[in-house]
Amino acid sequence: MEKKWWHSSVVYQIYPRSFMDSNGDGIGDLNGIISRLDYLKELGIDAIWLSPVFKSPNDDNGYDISDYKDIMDEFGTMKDMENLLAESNKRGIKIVMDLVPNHTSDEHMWFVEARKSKDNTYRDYYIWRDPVDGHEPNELGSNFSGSAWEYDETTGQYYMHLFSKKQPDLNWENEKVREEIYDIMNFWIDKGIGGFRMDVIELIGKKPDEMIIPNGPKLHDYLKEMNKKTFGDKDMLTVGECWCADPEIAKMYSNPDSHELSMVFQFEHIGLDQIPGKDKWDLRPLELTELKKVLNKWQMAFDGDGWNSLFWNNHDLPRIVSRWGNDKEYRVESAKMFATLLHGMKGTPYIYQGEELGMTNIRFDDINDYKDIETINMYNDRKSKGYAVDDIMKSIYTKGRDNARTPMQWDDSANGGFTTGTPWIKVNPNYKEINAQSQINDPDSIFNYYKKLISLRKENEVIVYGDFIPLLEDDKNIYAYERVLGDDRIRVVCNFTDKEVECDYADANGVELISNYKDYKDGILRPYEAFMVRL
Ligand code: TEU
Ligand code: CA
Repeated sequence: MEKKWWHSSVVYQIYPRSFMDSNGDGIGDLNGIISRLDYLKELGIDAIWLSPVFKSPNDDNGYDISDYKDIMDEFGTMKDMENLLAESNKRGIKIVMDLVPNHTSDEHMWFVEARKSKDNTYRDYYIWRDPVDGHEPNELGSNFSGSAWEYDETTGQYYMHLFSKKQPDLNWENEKVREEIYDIMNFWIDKGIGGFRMDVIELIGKKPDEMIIPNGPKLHDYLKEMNKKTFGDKDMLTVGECWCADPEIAKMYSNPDSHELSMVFQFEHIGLDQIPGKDKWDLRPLELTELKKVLNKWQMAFDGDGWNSLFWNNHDLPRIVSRWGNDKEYRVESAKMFATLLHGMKGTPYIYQGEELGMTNIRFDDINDYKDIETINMYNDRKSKGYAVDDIMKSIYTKGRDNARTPMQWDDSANGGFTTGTPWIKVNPNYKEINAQSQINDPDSIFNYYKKLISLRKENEVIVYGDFIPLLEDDKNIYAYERVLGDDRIRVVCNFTDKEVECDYADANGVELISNYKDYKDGILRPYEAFMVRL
C-alpha cells in the first residue's frame, strides 16, 4: 500500500464555538484558536479538523450554512481564517475543513431564491414534493424529531430536511448543485487547506420517494466525480461521516483504487449502548465483549484496500471517560486506558478537544441551560408523548450533544479561561480541578500521556502499519491485542473495569512503551490499568 501522510497522523477536532474566545463575547473564535496553536503543537498533533466556521444563522451551530465562502461573523473574518491557515502551516499543522454538502441553511441565497416560485432558477437545487391527500408526501422522519417534510405556503409544496427545518436538503441529482459544491471545495483547496471532513456524506445519494436515505444508488458515482473535480490530484485527508457503513461499504469509499475518500468515520461501536431498533436516547449498558467484536472486526477488515479512522467521541457524542469509563474515582486512570486502547490501534486517531485533559460530561438541572437543537427537540417531543421528565433528563445526561460542547477548560480562572465574558453555554463547574494549565507541566497528567502516545505512533511503524491480532476475545473485563510488523511485536493490555482482575498478560514481559500505573502486579490488573509493551 502506498504510504500517506495521514496514515501516521493524529487529528485534533476543534469545535470553534467552545474552544477559545478572544474578544470576550462568550463565543469561541478564530483568533482564539490561533492563540492556542502552540498548545496543540506541544501536544504533537498533525492536523486540525475544524467544525464549520462558515456564515450561518446557527440553528445547528454552523452545520446550517448560509455562505460557504465566507466566515461566520462571531468567529471572525476571512483575513482571520487566512491567518489561521498561515499560522497552522507554519507549525506543521494542516487544517481539515468541515464540508456540509447534504444541506444548506434556509437562509442560503439558493434556498431564499428556490422558495420564491416553482420556476425559480434555484428551485431544483432542493427537494420539493406535492402534498399527498393534504399531508406530507411520506413518513420520512427528521433526525431532529418530527417529519422530514416542511410545508411551504408560497408554492404549496413540501421541501425535505433530514435535520432541522432550517437545513433544507440539497438535490444532488441536479448537476448544477454538484458543480456548486465542487466550486466551493476548490475555493478552499486554493486557500491551502489540508483536506475535508464530509458531513453525513452517505446521505447525498438519497431517493426519498423510495425511502432510500443512506447509501443511495448514485452515492459512489458522485464521490468519484467529486474526487476527480476537486482534491483527487492533491495530497489531502478526506474523511466521510458514515453512520451506516459496514466494512464492505467502508472499502467502497476508502479503497485507494476507488478514488473516493481517504477513510470514513464508522459508528458501529457507538450504537452498542442503545436498545437495538430504538434510538440513541433509549439506553442499555455496554457489553465489553460486543465492543471487542465490533472494533476487532474493523481492525482486521482492511488489507491495503481501506483505512480506519479511530475515535471515541466528537461534538455529537458524550465524552468517553463519562460514558464508558469512570469520571469520578478513576477519571485519570480510565481516560488513559481509553487513550491507550485507541492509540495502539491501526488507523488515524482523532482526539476531540478536551479529551486530552479528561474533560467530563455535563449535567444541567434546567433544560433551559441546554443549547443543542437535537436535545431540545427531543425533550419537547418526548414530553408531549408523555415520557417522564426524569427519564428524558437521564437520556440527556447520558447522550446529549451538549455534553461535549461545554467550553474548553484552559485554567482555573473564571470560566476556565475560555472567556472574559459570559460563555454561550455554561462551563463545566469542575474546571478548577480539570484544566490544561494544571496538566501541561505535570508528567503524570492525561495531557502528557496523550502527548507520549502521539509520539509513540511517530516512532514505531508497527503502530501505524502492523497487523492487528486480537487476544482474550471472550474475556468480559479485559481488552487486549497485539500488533505485528515483521519481527516487531507490541502488546496492548487494558482493564476495562474499576476492579482488580486476573490476567495472564498482567506482567509486562517486555519493554514498556507506556503505562498508566507506575509498576506491575503479578497476575493482576488494577482498576483501568493499561499498558503497551514491546515483546
Ligand atoms: O451529524 C449527523 C448526525 O446524524 C447526527 O446529528 C446524529 O443524528 C446525532 O448527533 C446522533 O448523536 C452531522 C454533524 O456532525 C452534526 O453536528 C450535525 O447536526 C448534523 O450532521 C447535521 O449537519
Ligand atoms: Ca469571541
